[in-house]
Amino acid sequence: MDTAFVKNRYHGAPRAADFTIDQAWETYSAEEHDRWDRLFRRQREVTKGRACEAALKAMNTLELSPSGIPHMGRLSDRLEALTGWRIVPVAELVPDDLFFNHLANRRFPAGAFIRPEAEFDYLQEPDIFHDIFGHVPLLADPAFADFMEAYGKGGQRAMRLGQLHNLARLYWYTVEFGLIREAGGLRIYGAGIMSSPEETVFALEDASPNRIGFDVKRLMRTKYIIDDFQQTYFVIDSFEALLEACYKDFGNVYAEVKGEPDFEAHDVSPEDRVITRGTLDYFRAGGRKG
Ligand code: HBI
Ligand code: FE
Repeated sequence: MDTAFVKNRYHGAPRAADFTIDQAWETYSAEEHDRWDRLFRRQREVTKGRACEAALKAMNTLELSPSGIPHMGRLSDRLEALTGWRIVPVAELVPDDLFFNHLANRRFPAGAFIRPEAEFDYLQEPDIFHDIFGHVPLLADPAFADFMEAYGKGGQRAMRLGQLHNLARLYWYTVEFGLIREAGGLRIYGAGIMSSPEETVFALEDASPNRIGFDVKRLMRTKYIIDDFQQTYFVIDSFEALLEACYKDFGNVYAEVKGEPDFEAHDVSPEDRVITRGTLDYFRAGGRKG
């Protein structure tokens, strides 16, 4: 049997043309609610002193808590009042064109399923904990909310230009695995880090990865890995700076990176603003598989 089907009871649920489904919140079992609570309590502890201020603040304003799996419609009512974003339930990854259209209209597609116990610590596809604990809090920040809409519009253009891979890299190294510099030091904001206990510590405190100042063109040229910790993390100074860099440049930056060579995930280049040059020990030791 297709493991995805086993893993995800929403597979095959009736879906609209935009890939959205009914969250059917009343169908979550006590065990699934309890798993959310355990994931939430653990990650709330790990992110203390490590998550960016905007994410920690939004946990309270959005009333996210270990009191069972959130009802996306009710959570969206609170989020929409702040930045106009809503969360729409999906069963699985959404085709790129539909995904970008959702973002361009301030709708964030969130997986309705919760990871199986066997993948409590690590899973590759976005489940409801990754999407709501990892992504949703920052949608309450006005500058980041604007950036995500701009990203959706940029994605639609990138597809027309055949340069989607450049934009996917930008998303990966910001929305999924970005770090931000705050008064107290480096903090995490990327959802892939925010929802992972091990990577929350690794991204900020391990000597292995590089940490390099954000540059749109550099990110668009940098390959990434999807099944292990990142080899390089990019650091922004603020969400306003991220929005400014992207909103202004989205149009012509594709032309400037087109045809320029890619960087490997572990590369450091002479033009980089190097914050920490990693030892790369974790990767030389074979990473997660090592
Ligand atoms: N669909 N549900 C969902 N969640 C994602 O994060 C997602 C997606 N489809 C496409 C996608 N991400 C990325 O490939 C684009 O950002 C390029
Ligand atoms: Fe994600």
